[in-house]
Amino acid sequence: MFGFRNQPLRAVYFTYVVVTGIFLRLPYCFLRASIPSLRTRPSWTLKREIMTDVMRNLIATLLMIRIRPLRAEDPKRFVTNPPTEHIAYTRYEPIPENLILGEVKGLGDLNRVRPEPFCGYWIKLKGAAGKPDEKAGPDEKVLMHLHGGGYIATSSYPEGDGCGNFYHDLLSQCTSMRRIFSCGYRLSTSAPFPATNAFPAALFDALAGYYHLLHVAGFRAENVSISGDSAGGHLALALTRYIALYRPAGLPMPGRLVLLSPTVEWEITHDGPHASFGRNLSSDYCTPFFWGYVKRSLLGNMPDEAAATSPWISPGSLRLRETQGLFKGLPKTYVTVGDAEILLDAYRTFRDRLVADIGEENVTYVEVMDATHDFVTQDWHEPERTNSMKEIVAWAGWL
Ligand SMILES: *[C@@H]1O[C@H](CO)[C@@H](O)[C@H](O)[C@H]1NC(C)=O
Ligand SMILES: *[C@@H]1O[C@H](CO)[C@@H](O)[C@H](O)[C@H]1NC(C)=O
Ligand SMILES: CC(=O)N[C@H]1CO[C@H](CO)[C@@H](O)[C@@H]1O
Repeated sequence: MFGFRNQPLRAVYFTYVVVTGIFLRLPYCFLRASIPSLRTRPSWTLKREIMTDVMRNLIATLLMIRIRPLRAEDPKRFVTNPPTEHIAYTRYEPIPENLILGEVKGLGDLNRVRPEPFCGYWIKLKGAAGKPDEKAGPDEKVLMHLHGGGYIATSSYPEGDGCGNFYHDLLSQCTSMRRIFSCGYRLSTSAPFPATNAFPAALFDALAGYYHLLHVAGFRAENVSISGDSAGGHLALALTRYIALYRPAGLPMPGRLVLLSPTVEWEITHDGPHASFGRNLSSDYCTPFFWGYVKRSLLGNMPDEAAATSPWISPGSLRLRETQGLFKGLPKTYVTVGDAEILLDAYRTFRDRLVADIGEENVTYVEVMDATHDFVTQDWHEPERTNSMKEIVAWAGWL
């Protein structure tokens, strides 16, 4: 991993990937996809074939050269003055120390991570009235979203590689919700780089963002929905589990939870010849996230086996010691995943546990046919992306 991180190797490798990509991979992918019987999935379009391949290679290449904290996730370089009026920067204070409790407090000590100030961004619909960061109106509803990126990449800043189009397209479907809070959190690193921000650093930041939403922006918990895609879904789940378990003072449970392809295991425990990890390998792009770097970065000083045995790291793992009551107390939850994902088996295990704990009536679990990882935030995954957004908006009562 990161074998080509230093110059001049990095430039040579990068050139190699670009040149072979343009002259070999793309033409091959194009040719294969133009013969319907050779497509990854018969229903897939040429564009989807190519995008899945491009995404997989992009992530793999970044893991060979170097992933640097992006502008908005690097405290020294936060975008404090977004150039557009529908986005507002917000710095939030660290979570009060007395709200850090139980096992999570112990893991924070083990990994030497402390609550720190961090930042997020308010987004309102382009052209809509009001400032994106004004105080909550009476009974106003809001969505707090946690971005994906394997805890090592991408950003809460809704431009560039952030979730900007997702936020905009979601808001444009809503009539009773006017803005979204994109909550930032620290990204993790590990060898060959200095190890930083292992679990629960991101959880501390997500808690701080939620605290800010309630106590500074003035929203009522019942009016807040929390969502996350991919690693952000994992974080949204950890956040609500934390609140359910420890009931920290001043942090009541949010009204709803929305999980978009949430990474429910960072160690593949659903393996074997018929597992989705093997069967859906060619129709998913996030395999490089399972090469070990993300897991190591999240674990910090925790033992390697914790990736399979800790419900904080892998709540969908088959190797947890206790599986009952993990999700007791969670709010009404909407989970959507693609049936072409490598994590499909783990999602199903997670769904069964969730239903056992909070009841069928509180869980909406949707497997979208032929959809790949995190399709709801990927512009190129239509029409599934828009259809899912519409369903979520109706389910959450934002119509
Ligand atoms: C916000 O929460 C309050 C208290 O649960 C509820 O009465 C109100 O209807 C909610 N607001 C909206 C817009 O649903
Ligand atoms: C669904 O959630 C509500 C509110 O948390 C709870 O009162 C109810 O018991 C749950 N249903 C089941 C079947 O557990
Ligand atoms: C679309 C598709 O073939 N998805 C498969 C992904 O893997 C699971 C588990 O093996 C299968 O049940 C799905 O059919």
